[in-house]
Amino acid sequence: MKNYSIFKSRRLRSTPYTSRIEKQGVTAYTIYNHMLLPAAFGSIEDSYHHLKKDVQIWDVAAERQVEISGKDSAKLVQLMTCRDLSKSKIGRCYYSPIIDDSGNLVNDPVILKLAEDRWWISIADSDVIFFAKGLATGNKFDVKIFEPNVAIIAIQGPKSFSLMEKVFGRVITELKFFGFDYFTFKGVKHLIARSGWSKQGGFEVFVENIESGLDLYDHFFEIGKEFNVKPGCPNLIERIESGLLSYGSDFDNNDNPFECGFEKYISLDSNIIFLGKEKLKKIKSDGIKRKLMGVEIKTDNINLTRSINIMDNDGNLVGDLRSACYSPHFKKVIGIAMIKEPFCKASEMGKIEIEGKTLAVKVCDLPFI
Ligand code: THG
Repeated sequence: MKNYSIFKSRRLRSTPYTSRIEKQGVTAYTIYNHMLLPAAFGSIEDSYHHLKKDVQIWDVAAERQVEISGKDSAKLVQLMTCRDLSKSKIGRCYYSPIIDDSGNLVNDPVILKLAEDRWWISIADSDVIFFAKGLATGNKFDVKIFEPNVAIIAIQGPKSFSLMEKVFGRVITELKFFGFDYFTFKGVKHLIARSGWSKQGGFEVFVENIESGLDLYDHFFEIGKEFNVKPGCPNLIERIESGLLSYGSDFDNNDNPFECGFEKYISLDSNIIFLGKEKLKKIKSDGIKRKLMGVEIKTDNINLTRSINIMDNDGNLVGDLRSACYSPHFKKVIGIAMIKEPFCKASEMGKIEIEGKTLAVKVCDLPFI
């Protein structure tokens, strides 16, 4: 497959770390929230093995924050998500699907509660800020909504705990999963969460003081040699194996949260008010007609650049394949697909046509085990 370079411009925003990752050998970018997001440092499979063994530093500044503050901020944030935030606590992160008035997904951010009247919505790749501003205007909410200058550095991998302890001291290892707090680096406080888009363990530093953040970025590499620290980025193979879904790839605004397996983040029985609640109640009582499932594909490697229809032998549409990779762990090509009834169960068979070849596809459960 021929690859093409990206023509950089103001519209495809660079991050504070771009010049650093380019010196360190970034080889591919994707665009996420109109910003450069590194997609490879050489071989994705080599990076995958390194991520599962050591520790990586990721420029994930493209995970932008939408800050919502003010008297009605809690009301607005709750209006946007089907997850019940009525008992949410300051200092915690909440993975929260954002839903529109037809019950479909708008985004799947991590929401940070900074104060009773101040929130960060740490967004996936869609323009949540305009959605929030539209709702605030329409409802005459007393809120302030803007994109703060926050540029996240993720520290991911099993040795992230040792590396972070070396920089911030023992206290940082006591941070609970999806908790956040403030920790000091050379006199500057940084908000750090135990989170990140891998299942190898790790942290995210929500850098607001960019000068100190750049110093911290360099510091990780200066003192991290004993942990074999390397630059990295969200890894396609690791995230598919781990079942971490990607808005825009695995699901989008044509899909609802039941179809995407988000049941545990949907609250229909409490008295919270959110957009699309009645629609979700109806979808639940009618039952869904398709669902995101895992698939195994009979081939040695795959390179998906768009979704591909999965058909059965009688020419019926089984579903569409949305992400796929060769998995070194399962030693086969695996993928994530939206599968229609009545094919929505493990061991149903289908086939895809890709690059002139016909490949057998077997449906399996998510997460892969
Ligand atoms: N970190 C931050 N912002 C983000 C992401 C991130 N914004 C974009 C994107 N990633 C949002 N999507 C996800 C998807 C999954 C998770 C986090 C963000 C995740 N899920 C855990 C899981 O599935 O096990 C835990 C979810 C839970 O609370 O139960 O971590 O990575 N800042």
